[in-house]
Amino acid sequence: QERIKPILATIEPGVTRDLALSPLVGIIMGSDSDLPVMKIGAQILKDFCVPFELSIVSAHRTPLRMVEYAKSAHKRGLKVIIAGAGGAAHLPGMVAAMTPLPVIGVPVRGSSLDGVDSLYSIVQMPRGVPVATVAINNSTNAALLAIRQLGAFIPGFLTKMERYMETMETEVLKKVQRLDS
Ligand code: RP5
Repeated sequence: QERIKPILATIEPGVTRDLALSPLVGIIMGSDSDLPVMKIGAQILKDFCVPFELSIVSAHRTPLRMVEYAKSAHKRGLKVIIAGAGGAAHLPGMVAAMTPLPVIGVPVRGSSLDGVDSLYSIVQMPRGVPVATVAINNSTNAALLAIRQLGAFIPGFLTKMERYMETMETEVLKKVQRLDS
């Protein structure tokens, strides 16, 4: 990631300049204890110049705040919500039940069950209420998926994604070359 970052910064930096004041992605998490995991995805959004907001919204401790957040999200201009939670991780599913926006769930690894509890809580949604679930603690993929979704209507993000993928491939091929030589 460290090597990919400066490359992205040089690509079409103006693409989202006009949108800078209006977040397109909302990152929410159940607790500040989720922040070390979720801030990695936030950094990816920064690297791609995606305007985003980040906050704590707990399904269990602040249920009314969760309702308000989910119901108002699309009216405030958000296009995608990334929701991270651990343990009885109800936040992504409950938010998906109250917003027409795509919701990406990040299962956060807790202390007791290694994140499998969070994964199952998030991935086993009933038909009709989708949550796109990424791997345990993988907020990187949540951010990359959100950027791909934005790319459907902001082509500049697709261009950036193509460069990101090319850079990733080049890095691996360099390693192959080093191993083979
Ligand atoms: C969940 O409970 C949060 O998403 C967090 O992963 C977990 C534990 O929260 P804390 O007790 O650390 O605040 O709601």
